[in-house]
Amino acid sequence: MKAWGVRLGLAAMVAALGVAGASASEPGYAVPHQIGFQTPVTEVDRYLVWFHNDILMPIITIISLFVLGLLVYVVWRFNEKVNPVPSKTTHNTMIEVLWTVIPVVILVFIAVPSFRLLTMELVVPPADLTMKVTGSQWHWNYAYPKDAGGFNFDSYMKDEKELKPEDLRLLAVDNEAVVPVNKVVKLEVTAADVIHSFIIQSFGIRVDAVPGRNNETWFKAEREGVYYGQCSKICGKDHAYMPIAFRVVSEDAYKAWVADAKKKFAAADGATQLAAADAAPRH
Ligand SMILES: [Cu+2]
Repeated sequence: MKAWGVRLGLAAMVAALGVAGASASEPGYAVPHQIGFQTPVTEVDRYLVWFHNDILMPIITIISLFVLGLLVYVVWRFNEKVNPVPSKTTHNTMIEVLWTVIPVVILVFIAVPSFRLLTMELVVPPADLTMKVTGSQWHWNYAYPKDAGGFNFDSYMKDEKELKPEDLRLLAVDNEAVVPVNKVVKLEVTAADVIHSFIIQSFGIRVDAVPGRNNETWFKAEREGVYYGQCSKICGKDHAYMPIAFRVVSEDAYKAWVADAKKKFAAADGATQLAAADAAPRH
């Protein structure tokens, strides 16, 4: 019995390691017990994760430990027993200059990569594909331009009963957006009713979808796969049930998909509106 227990324990450990290993190569969503970011698939997200992990976290850790150290020292050194006659000091020019100058230096040091990241995110390179993304209560609509098919479709979360074994609960959708790998995709993001927010963590993008406004963002995915996000602005009762799913495929697979989608969504265009109206109250 005992040997079995040990063997089961080992098997569980190996399985856990296996899962952890798989999650690194299959990064499009958060996995159980994950701490930190999903694996980046764009240059922008790689920079973003580096900025957070290698610049911000060490600074935050050092400052927290330093402040903790000061507190412990003060509690130990200046308590009533050890230090019965307190000092009446109210000013110390040297220390006041230091605690002003040092934080300024730290902030300037952080500002450099921070502005670099902002520039990477906000300066959109020449786009190979421009898509329009519209948030609605409670689904997304993806529109492809004339030269890329000229169709649009709604993307709804799959209900529990529609899920196939490989589908991720609360993330799988009926119609995924499909984009080519290694191409600059520009997204024009807006909303039809209230404010939503479009985010795909592996791409390092997050942009608010505001009615009457066109916000833009971009990504260039370097690996094929399906990458998920969720609406990130509380937009109503089904806010949690309007996931985002982008499938990144090869150029050939993308062309084949466009050819199919053109027929499927053009034929369904009138019907889509009706189906959307029918589907809206289903959650
Ligand atoms: Cu929303």
